[in-house]
Amino acid sequence: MAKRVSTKVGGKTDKFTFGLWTLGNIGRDPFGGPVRAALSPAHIARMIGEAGAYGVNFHDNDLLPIDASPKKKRAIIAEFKKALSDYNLVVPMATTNLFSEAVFRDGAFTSSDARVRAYALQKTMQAMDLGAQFGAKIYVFWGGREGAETDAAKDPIDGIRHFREAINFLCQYSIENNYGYRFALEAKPNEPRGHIYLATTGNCLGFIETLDYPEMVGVNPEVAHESMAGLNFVHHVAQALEAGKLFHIDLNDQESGRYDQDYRFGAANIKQAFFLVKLLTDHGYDGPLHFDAHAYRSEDYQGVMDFARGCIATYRILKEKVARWNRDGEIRDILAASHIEDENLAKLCGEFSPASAKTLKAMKFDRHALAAKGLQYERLDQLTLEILLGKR
Ligand code: GCO
Ligand code: MN
Ligand code: MN
Repeated sequence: MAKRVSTKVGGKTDKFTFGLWTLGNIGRDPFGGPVRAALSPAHIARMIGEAGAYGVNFHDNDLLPIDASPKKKRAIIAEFKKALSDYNLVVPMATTNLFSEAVFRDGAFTSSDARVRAYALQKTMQAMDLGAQFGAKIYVFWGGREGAETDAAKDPIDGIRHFREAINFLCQYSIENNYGYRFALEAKPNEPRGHIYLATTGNCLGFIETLDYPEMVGVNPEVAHESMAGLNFVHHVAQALEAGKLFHIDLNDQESGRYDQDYRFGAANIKQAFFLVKLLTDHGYDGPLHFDAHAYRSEDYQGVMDFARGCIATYRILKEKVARWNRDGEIRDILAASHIEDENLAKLCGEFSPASAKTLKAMKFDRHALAAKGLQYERLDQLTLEILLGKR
């Protein structure tokens, strides 16, 4: 491995995290094999610590190979724990690999085969035990294989029903064991399946309300996933935040209409990244900021460290830009001019009563006068760009 650069990137005020599978990504793609040698979990954790992160997350099999002997497992865990304590790293989130093994080729919780569904539950309970051993309190469910290429294969209503049964079962398992997990559902429209169920964060939010323990379950939106579908990621995160359901977030970047790129945070759409950081900052999100991304396939491990430091640095720079934007006098004036409130109208429209409806219906509105003045959003957007470009 190339020599590591040892300068830490600042303190640990923001909860920046990486997965073992992110810095440890060996650069395989559908057309080519690995370009980097596989590293041990302890080694990857040390790199994550060197990058200045707060924590490290894992799938069960990132840490423990699926067929490892109990003795081997104990050795890996001991070595990994040592690396965590050397770098003062925590494990805020854990998850299950329900996608790599061939047994999950047609779904895990939503497989049409009851035996596969049962195995997926068993594997997840074991992975929850493992995460709890490291103090994880957030448990992510990314249903990468839960979906279909052809709807001839199964009724999508069964898919939803089976997914619900699994989450209900596992909520109860967490409660029975006093694990204190909060579950975070991660939506994705496609890849690796042609179509994945619960394709967007909005789908997940609707689904959560149908569960037995809706208060235990929130979402883990990922920049790349809504972007793949050409949607506005910031708006999806906003809906989750407003509903009190943003339990975790996966930061990376993605060009719309492309394969699942998982780029370094901010690499593709810096303006969207800015508005995302603004949303999270303005609304006081204080959960983990998890970079679910990997380095370009062109990189060796030196480049992987550049990638990791880049993710953190970009987030921090954007946070400074947010503070600058929020205190900019001209920006504030433009916003004040378009945000017009009125006490009487607030009373009238805030809560329905037959009297307020009657008053409202009798009011005269001059729609032409209301539309007469331009809103200066051209100037506002340009000012935003000038802040981002360092000219303001
Ligand atoms: C992807 C997903 C995954 C999940 C991870 C944790 O597109 O591959 O984002 O990286 O986030 O499996 O659940
Ligand atoms: Mn992803
Ligand atoms: Mn993800």
